[in-house]
Amino acid sequence: MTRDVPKISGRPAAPEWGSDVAAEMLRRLDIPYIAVEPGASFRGLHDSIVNYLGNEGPELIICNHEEVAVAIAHGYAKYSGRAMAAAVHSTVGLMHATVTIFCAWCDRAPVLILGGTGPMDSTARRPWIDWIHTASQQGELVRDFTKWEHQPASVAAIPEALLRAWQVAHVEPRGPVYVCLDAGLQEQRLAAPIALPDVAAYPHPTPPAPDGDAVAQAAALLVAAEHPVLLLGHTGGTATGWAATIALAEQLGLAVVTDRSSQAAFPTDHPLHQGMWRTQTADGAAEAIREADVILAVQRTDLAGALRERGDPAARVINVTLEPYAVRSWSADHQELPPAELTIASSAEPAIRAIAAAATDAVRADAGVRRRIEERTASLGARSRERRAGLDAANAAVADERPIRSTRLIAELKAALGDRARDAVIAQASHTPWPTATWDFRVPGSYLGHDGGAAVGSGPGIAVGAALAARGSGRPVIAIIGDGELLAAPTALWTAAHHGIPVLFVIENNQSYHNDEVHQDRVAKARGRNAANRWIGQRMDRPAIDYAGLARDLGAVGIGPVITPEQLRPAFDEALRALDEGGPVLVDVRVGD
Ligand SMILES: Cc1ncc(C[n+]2csc(CCOP(=O)(O)OP(=O)(O)O)c2C)c(N)n1
Ligand SMILES: [Mg+2]
Repeated sequence: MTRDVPKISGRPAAPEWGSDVAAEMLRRLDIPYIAVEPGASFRGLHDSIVNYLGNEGPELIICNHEEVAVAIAHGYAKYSGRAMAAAVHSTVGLMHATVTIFCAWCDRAPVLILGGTGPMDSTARRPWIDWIHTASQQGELVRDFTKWEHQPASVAAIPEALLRAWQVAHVEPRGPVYVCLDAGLQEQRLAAPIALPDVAAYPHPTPPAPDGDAVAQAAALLVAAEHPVLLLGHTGGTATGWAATIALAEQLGLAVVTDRSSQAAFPTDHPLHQGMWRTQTADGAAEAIREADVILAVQRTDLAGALRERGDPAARVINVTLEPYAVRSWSADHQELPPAELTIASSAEPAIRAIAAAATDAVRADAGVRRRIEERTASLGARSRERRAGLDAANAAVADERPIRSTRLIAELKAALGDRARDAVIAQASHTPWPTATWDFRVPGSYLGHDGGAAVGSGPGIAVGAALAARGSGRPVIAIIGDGELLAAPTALWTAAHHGIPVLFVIENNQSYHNDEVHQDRVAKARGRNAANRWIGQRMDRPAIDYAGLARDLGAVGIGPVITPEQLRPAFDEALRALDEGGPVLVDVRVGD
């Protein structure tokens, strides 16, 4: 499916133009890809990537909407923890990109967004077009939901701007950054060589580590607790952090609650895992939170929301968070201010390790504490087994229902994957009440969380970006998304086809913006009006949309519509065979409400 890219010959040995300097910096920063919807405001940079760099390190990833380009970079960061670049055209491309920049911001994901404007020297502008595509403070448009935005005023200032942007994006709390390159500077011929920095001389700062006294207090509170709960959020998803979190939970017999908005942070099949917030196992999560006398929250973005589950403020809360450093005025994505006895400013992993180390002696010294931990561990294990058995029975009871239930869909997909299910990457499952009892997240990276901004249309790009980052790892990357979500940005499929990116889209096709149908239902009922009209302005069934056909037209493999539960397994078997060919695959599954 991929096009053979011609070898670019006759490349210059050193930067000759302003944009060559920017391209050279992208290479020095080891940025593998730059997702673009092209535009004249960065035609200089585009030329530098192709004819100066030879379209590698970074390689252009062609997109058909800026929303997709930025979402691809967001998905890449979700899987790899590292930024890639996206370039968006002048005022208009940046406007298209705003929604997914906002998503990356809310998700605290590093993304390097490049743009163009001008020429700022108005005498150099082409009539009309360059004027409507020039803004005096272009980055202002996204200033409120980027960590930093900047427009260097000379070619010589470009390297530092890109170095800083790169660093700022990766320093916790992470986020998107925007660097706007004046078209006039990009197209300026260099009069003399520009000194380029050694990137190694600008390391990222070490992650923020916790205060020792606060750690000692936190450990003491947890050791003395009867019902301590570990509430996990955006912990980073690294293998070392994963192991450290398991070690802390086991050491202290903590009830663990994970979060559907965040990437996998703890094995959901671990006996201490009590539930994933806002999924099928949310009941166990809520019960644990209600029962807790001490709560250790780690990078939980919506801690106050979770605490509302209690109805009383009695639990003693230790909040390990960097969120106070991400608070901005324009959007309320900072969430409600959570109450806490201790707020510890730290990256997740150093705090988890420090608290475990600080608790070691107290646990070792006290046989009573050890007994309490053992008993609690046993009873939490029994409780999670019981809850899972109940959920299994509930899922089995509806397994044969028509229209197809999400839980059956997920069970059949897992069965089709067999041994590969464990390492699969669920890149998006935003509208699905994920049945963790059916499909556990057992390894780091097995679930990547939400899009951050809850914006319809971000999912396809995020999934393709995650698949780009995971390409070659052998891990199947899967997105289970709504029909409305796919329709907002279906061209991500073509980008995946063009670049040979294997990704499986399973469309939960209820032929509706169902989430909003439910809202209309509620409002009509609350007002004593006719709720039967809830479908108007919501349903997408006349005419029905052929998603498999749409996928095929965009160069992907399209399968479906799958109507009955029995058709699921053969459809997924076929899809997984096609996925191994190395491109995008879509399975259209008709589901009910
Ligand atoms: C950009 C944007 N526009 C509108 C919405 C409101 N919205 C939330 S969920 C939803 C329905 C999405 O439809 P679909 O993906 O088919 O999922 P379903 O609710 O049918 O399961 C909409 C329109 C949104 N979140 N973001
Ligand atoms: Mg839908």
